[in-house]
Amino acid sequence: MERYNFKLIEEKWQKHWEDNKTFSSKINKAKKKFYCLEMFPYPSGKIHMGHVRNYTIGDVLARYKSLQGFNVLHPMGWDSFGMPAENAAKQNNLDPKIWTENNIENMKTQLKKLGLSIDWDREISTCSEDYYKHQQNFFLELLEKKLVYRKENYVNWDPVDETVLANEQVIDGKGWRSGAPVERKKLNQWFFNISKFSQDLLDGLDQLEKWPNKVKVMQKNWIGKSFGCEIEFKIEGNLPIDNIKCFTTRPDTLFGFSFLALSTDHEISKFYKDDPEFKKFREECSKTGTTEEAIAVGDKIGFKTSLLAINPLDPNQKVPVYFANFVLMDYGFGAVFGCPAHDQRDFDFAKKYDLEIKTVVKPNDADDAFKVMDEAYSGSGIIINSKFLNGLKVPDQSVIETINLLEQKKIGKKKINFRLKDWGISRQRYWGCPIPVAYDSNGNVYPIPKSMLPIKLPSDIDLKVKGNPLDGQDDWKKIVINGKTLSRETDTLDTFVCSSWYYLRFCSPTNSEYGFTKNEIDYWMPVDQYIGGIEHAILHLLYSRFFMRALSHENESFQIKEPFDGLFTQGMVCHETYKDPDGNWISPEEIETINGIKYLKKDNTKKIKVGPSESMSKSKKNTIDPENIITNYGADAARLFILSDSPPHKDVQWSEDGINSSFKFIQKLWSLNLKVLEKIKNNKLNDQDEELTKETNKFIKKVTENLENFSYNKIIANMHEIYSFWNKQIENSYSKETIIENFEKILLSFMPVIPHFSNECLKLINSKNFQWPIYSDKLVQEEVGNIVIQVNGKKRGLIQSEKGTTEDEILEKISKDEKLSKYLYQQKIKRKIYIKGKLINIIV
Ligand code: ANZ
Repeated sequence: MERYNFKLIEEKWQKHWEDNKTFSSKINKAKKKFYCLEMFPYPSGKIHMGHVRNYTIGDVLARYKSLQGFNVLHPMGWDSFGMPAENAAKQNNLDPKIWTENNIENMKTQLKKLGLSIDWDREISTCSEDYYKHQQNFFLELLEKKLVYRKENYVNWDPVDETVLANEQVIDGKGWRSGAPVERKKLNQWFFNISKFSQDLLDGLDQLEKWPNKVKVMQKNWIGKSFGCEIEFKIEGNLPIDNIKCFTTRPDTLFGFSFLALSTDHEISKFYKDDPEFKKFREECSKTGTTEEAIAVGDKIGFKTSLLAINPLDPNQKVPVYFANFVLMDYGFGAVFGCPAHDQRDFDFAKKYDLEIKTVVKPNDADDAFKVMDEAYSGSGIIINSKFLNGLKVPDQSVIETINLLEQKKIGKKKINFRLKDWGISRQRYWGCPIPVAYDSNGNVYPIPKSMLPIKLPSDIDLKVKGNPLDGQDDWKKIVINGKTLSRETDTLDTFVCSSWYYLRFCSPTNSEYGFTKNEIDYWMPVDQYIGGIEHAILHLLYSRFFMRALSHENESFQIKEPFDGLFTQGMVCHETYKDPDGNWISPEEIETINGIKYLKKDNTKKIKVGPSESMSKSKKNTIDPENIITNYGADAARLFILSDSPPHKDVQWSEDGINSSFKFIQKLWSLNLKVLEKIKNNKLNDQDEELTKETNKFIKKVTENLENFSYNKIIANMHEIYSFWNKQIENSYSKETIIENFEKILLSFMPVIPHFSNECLKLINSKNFQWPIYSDKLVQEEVGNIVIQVNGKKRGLIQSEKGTTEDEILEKISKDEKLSKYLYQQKIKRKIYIKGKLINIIV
């Protein structure tokens, strides 16, 4: 039999789609729109399996929606600024632009081979001037609205590479690349005022009904709203300071107060700036990373000042004031009152400096002699050892009542704090979007007039210099604005800025005047379904939500606050891991399997150790190259397999067997198709029965439901079922019309998953239909199934019966069945156990 030549057929359809601009999208107000978007890729050079999965899931949806009659927007672009380009260019003496553009070309070819229904006319790339020009314009708009500002801020500074490091790039206090001890350095940086929208970003989450709950919880925690109060502590000592403010969520533990701790950047530090001991201490502190996790697990160290803080509820209690490494400057007031018994950091600190640990909360079931011993107690309970606060229930009653009391006495004030910090957007890098401002010799800021945009990156520059390569570009830096000679900003924007609004650009990719066109975003936005990895659950999604609020701020004509109506986060693609006897990672391609045992290819005597399946990564060498898969098995098989193994939100296990059997399944579908074509030729006039139509309708119903619920793996199971059914049933006698009508439905329903195959087969039956098949309710309702008949627990036979059959109806059928009725002849039925529609066990 003629084999399915996937190479020829896939190529043919991909060319057909391209030539006919099949997926080009235009505004059509008569139709309901559907904006389907997958997170756009970084052009690293080659697509990986994660891309294959992400874009296949999106493509299934986009194709389904267009079959349903929606006007679909399904675009693709490139998140093309960022460090890898700069590093690769440095290594290979290349221009990052050329490196990036080559990668884009290559990856675009690969994506096309997957058969994605993408409107390539809308392709965008964030490193192109046509894109970042508008981003610079937005920056200036936000600057006018005072949503962008500049401030001095501490950064992780790598003194060898002369560059700022992100928190993740600081490993054990050292730069990830240079290995040099990281310093804390104050730098002038640009910030987006995201914290202005903390409450609004939090409130907005409630309306995002089509977002996974876990993502909303992650965002909520990141925004981190805390309810508490600020308290003013009177200070005694030899410095001109009267009081210090602290933020606390636990004012009810004030009687457990045993020290007050300040951030090393607290304003009081100015009195110690020349103290050599303090300087040493500060240096020591800068070795702990700046992340909260690093602080939580790190050693707690302090520097004792000459000051004493007075407990506002008990003037007789005076405690020492320290600088401590676990107090953050940019949270609350950069000052904490320490209550070691009920806060673990304070407990660690008190142990180290031998400070009092006074228990003021006991668990509900403990007696009044309860004492905190080995670790802080932060659970609920009852206040003790606290004079007039004694007996209050912790935390609900005790916190509120203490705040009320402090407010009455005018020592404290209710306060809500957010963890969310303003977004630092300055990067000391070349390959990014230039920040459109300039400075005079006194450091005053001058926004660059919008008419001068874009501020282009200089080309042909030496990237091998230390620090930011733009710093040394004196010619480029010089700019004349209104007759004044100024110096350009050399920092570029965090690449997260580029991805915070790209979905707007897809609506109006060619507007050269502005980032988007109003009537176009009015029609297409919000994105109906956004699909991407859970690793972007916090920053990218929060920044995008912020960016929309920032554009909407003081802007009547733009009021889109939530960019993504639906969100779906897909799981990872995993693969077994392999090691050789020396413990080196081995890639799947280096392995040969003989009689089910895996060996290294070159030297078959060396047996490899098979490790657990883990998400594909270059470091563990357990990646599979999608390009090879497409070449060897075809895009449809790859799509089929990546969907089949597990639900899209869970991890999928890639395996050779899996892709092989998907490939074989497509071959089987092809031979079914040939049988169908044969049957159509031998035209029969009448149908033998309604089975073919009934089963096909049931199948369509199931597939439709599974598409709606993102249960894409179940669709593949449905496809296998309908194949088996048809493969048998096609031998029976059906009219040409019945066969075509049903087979067309099946092929249309296959279209989202295996589009090349479907298109080819539809063409062979001369179908020009392009519509999601509708099933008949009547036909799917009267579902017939086999009910297992057991007598005393032993299976005795099957009875065919309809879905809603009752127990009595089954007993009647048994009595009429010659074989089954024998088992009950002259028997007394003691009990019946009936599992509706499935099984009946008759105890005699
Ligand atoms: C006294 C106290 C007693 C606290 C106690 C906790 C437990 P959340 O819930 O995350 O908002 N804090 C305040 N400012 C800080 C800063 N700049 N750096 C580090 N820690 C700071 O945390 C609020 C609590 O974190 C505050 O409540 C304060 O410690 C600490 F039994 O005050 B608490």
